[in-house]
Amino acid sequence: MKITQERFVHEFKKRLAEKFALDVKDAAPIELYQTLVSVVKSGYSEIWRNTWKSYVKNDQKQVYYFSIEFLPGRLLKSNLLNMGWYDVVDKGLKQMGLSLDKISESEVDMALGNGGLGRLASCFMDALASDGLPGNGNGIRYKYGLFKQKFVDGYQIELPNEWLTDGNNWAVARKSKAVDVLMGGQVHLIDNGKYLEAIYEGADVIKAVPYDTGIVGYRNDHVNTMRLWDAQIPASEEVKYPTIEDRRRVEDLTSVLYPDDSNYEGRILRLKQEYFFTSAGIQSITRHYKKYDRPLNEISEHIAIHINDTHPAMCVAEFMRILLDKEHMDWDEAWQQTVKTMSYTNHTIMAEALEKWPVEMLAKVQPRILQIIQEIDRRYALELEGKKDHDFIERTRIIKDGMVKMAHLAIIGSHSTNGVAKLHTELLENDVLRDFYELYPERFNNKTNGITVRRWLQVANPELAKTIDQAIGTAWRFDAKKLHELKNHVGDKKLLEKIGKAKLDNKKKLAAFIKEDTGIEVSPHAIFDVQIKRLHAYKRQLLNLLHIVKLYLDLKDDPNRDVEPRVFIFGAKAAPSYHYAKAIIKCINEVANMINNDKTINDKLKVVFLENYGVSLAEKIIPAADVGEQISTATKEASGTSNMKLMLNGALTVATLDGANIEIKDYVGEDNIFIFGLTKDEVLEYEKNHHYRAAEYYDNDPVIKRVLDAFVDGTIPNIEVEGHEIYDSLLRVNDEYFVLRDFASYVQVQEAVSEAYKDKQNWNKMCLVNIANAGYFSADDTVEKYAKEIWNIKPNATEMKGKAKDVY
Ligand code: Z57
Repeated sequence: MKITQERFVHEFKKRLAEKFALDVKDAAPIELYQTLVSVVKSGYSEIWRNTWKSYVKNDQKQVYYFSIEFLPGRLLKSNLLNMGWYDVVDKGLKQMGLSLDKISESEVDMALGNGGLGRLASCFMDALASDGLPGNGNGIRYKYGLFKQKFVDGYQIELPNEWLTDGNNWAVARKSKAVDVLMGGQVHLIDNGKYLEAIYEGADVIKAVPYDTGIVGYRNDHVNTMRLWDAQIPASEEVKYPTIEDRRRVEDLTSVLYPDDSNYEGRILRLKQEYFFTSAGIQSITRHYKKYDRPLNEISEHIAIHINDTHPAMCVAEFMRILLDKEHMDWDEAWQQTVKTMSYTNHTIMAEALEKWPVEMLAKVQPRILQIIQEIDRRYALELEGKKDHDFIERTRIIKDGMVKMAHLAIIGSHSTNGVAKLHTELLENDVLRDFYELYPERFNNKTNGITVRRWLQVANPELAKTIDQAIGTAWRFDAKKLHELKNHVGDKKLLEKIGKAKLDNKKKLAAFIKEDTGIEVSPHAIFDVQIKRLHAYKRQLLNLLHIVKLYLDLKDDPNRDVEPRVFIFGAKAAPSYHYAKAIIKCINEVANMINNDKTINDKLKVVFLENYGVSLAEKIIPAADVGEQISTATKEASGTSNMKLMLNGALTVATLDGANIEIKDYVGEDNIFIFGLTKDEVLEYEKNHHYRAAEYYDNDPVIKRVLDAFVDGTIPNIEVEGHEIYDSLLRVNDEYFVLRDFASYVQVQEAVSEAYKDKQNWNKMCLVNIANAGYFSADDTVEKYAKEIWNIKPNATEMKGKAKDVY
């Protein structure tokens, strides 16, 4: 789609007048934003239609990525970039006296996810489209996004996130494509002579209405679809819901995103959500497949269904239900097609995150689905009888002690199970899922996570992007691996200076934001040390905090100590029900207050906890980071993805050998990363032998003693309760995540960071090495591997990747 500045300005003014009867000078930011969205949408709508049509015409195999979370953030700039319109629109707006940056700020983040898992789904959507691959998203259109976080007296307060109040300008409601989802009631199987007929009695009929959002590929005339479902009352059922309360019960189904990350709450409404979007998605896929009269016993050659974590694991049973009950396929054939169609990604080995649902709850949500799962389970056990011992079968079967293990359903019902980093996959194979690995070794594979370099560098950090262009040209914008060519320029002092200058400029911008947002003044010349991720005990924000308290106490002892000034920046939401995580937030905020208001500390040490961390805030923080904290207890973080975003923006990583940190280290080399702490083997050894005594570290290390005492002796004010909770979690409950065990080695590596920062040129060289290797974590490549090795899908024939390289 060709656009010129003149045409854009003309079109923009025309639409502003049509939509709002306004001139540019009279329009409010939100009106300008909505006008711009409508221009942008009209710019890709034809391509969107053509992409869809070409799939049908070429009879292309498509993948459907089922995820209970998507976390796209803002779409405006990213769509402009991918369309190749960014510069033209930027200039056109300037010509009218407007600013793209300001208009973009009017867009509300689409925050239908919690953290890494949801953001990964959105990076994959962007990558699928940019690879020209036929890939669709399938999820839930929550009315309320992830809660808005505020701090009051240092405590986290959650406010509702009503992201739809001004309407969502990107999505298209497709009422004609609605499907009915049946929930509750009873089911009877009746042999009608030809087949077993499933008769549903007293079930609620819920209308699932799809909202489709175009996912624009990068400069390749390719637009995919992310389909999110809304729950409504079907016209035929209206009399069943006479009161507002009754209606709300149905609509509540898609009201709120559960705010727990890597932890599950066994609520029936959540299980209903899982069935709702699973059933709606499977029904719309099979209905579409049947439209073209293709044989159902070949369906797995035409579609692939991906189960993102276990939340959509009922895909397995719902697909079986359609093939059995609606299409009257026999069990064995239906099962064969199901296993060939499904694939599953595991995102965690933490026990508390593994979903187990009581049989009775499933019976209430969808009795037929329970029946099918029971039959899958029965056949699984039968099949293994005589081949595996009793214990093996009991350990691995789907239903055990009245609970349905969703991971087992996903593994048994699919042809592929993958982990999200090398270490994580290794732990799955040798530890957590070793029985299944023994049974189905060919099903297991690794796909290390990736990020979209477009949003996280091209959009978020234009100054660094331009600096890179000047050194190695623009080909990296199409193939991020080409960032590696920067390695040929490690000796280029001019380039290193420019990288330093881009960082400084970004830090100045962030400093201005911090000042405006919190009132805290920070020096852009200090080290910006960043930890941004969900608040979770295993991620060990507490370790970071203990180190900060140590630095503070050192400065109180000797105010003239020669230190490298640092600003510690946190961004993190805690699940509302996660008491311990909230106690840590309170403590970080009180430590921040104490330090920032201490005149004797001045600019040597500052602590900033920014409210309401999310995609858009990440885009402000990451380009300004000097240091990224990736300090989870080894084995606990499946992959991590902020580690990749931060290195891509030239931050140096302080890391344990956990998740993808290991692969980052392997790429950049030990000299360009700060590694500390227990290794996987050491952690596993402690967990096996229970030799760890946290109190010994308190007793024997005076620094640890002094720092921990500060939490309970009044040194840190206003944490009478929380300070004791943290103290007790380490010393009485024996420090589940080995914070004290890793403390000394963490302090040591942080001292090395301060030392390294003194040599700016060498520091910038290390940054360059990190940027140069970050392209290996491009989601484009990750998704390409999924496409080849798991989904067996190919790029669209009309793909134009790389054709329009002239614009940059
Ligand atoms: C979530 O964000 C992740 C795992 C989960 O099981 C749930 Br529930 C939510 C995260 C992992 O903790 C990260 O390590 C990983 O990078 C991310 O998923 C994407 O794979």
